[in-house]
Amino acid sequence: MTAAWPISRADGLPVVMGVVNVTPDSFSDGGEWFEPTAAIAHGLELLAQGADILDVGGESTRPGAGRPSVAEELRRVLPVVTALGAAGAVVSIDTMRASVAEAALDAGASLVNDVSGGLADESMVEVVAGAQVPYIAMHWRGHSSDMQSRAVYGDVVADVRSELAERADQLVSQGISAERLVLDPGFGFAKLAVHNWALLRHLDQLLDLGFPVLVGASRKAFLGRLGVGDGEPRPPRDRDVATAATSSHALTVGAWGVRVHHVPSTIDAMRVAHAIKEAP
Ligand code: PMM
Repeated sequence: MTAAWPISRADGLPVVMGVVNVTPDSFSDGGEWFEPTAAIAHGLELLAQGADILDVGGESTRPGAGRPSVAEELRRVLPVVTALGAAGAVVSIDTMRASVAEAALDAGASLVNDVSGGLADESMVEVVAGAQVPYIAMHWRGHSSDMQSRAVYGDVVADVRSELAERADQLVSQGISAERLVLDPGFGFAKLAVHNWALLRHLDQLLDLGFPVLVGASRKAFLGRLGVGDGEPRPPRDRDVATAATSSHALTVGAWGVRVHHVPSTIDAMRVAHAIKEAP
């Protein structure tokens, strides 16, 4: 399916991408939507709550995670992509694998969300360029199994900015349309809490690159550690208010979209930020 591009909302809020993880082990909602029927019902619920895009993924990228086989990833995502696409949803496929992206596009997805920005699978660019679909390229320094060892920066904002700019240049030179490219700083991917906060604070410097920016901070660990001192972080499901605050910030600085697990709280918070921004 080809989605109208750029996607935007009639109410002026950033695009809301609802997360549909068809995985047994995602940090944020591990296992909850692992059965296709549950994942489909969840996607439809996110849609009814106001999501503009449903982001279907079959590989957990939490720190330390191992990878499913290609066959297993396809088995997880294809029925869900097919059903949600048939229901009229704009579906993005969250994968690092070109073969999974290609099969999902055939099954009804209309965007590719690649947390590796094309670095994990050299065939990805060809698939996306050939299909002429929007592509979300995230800042990435390597697979989740050992990515936190790569959370080493001189100046995290300058480093992520230049690595993303270089990635965008390469993707475009390899045939990805600059008009359909979205960049994402990759919160929590080879990033410590201090790096995530700096990237949120200076999102404007990523927006300066001239591409739409997606913010995917939803339920991530750095939000759960706020206010608990040395105590246990709040569990992922108790991080939606904190996530909504990041969505509100994303709107204020002019991000294109937010990728979230709990859609109503994010829309509510962004409506407040929007009303403030529009006030005379
Ligand atoms: N984070 C996760 C998965 N996919 N995609 C993009 N573009 N940006 C992200 O920050 C991102 C992503 C990991 O979170 P999850 O386990 O809640 O899906």
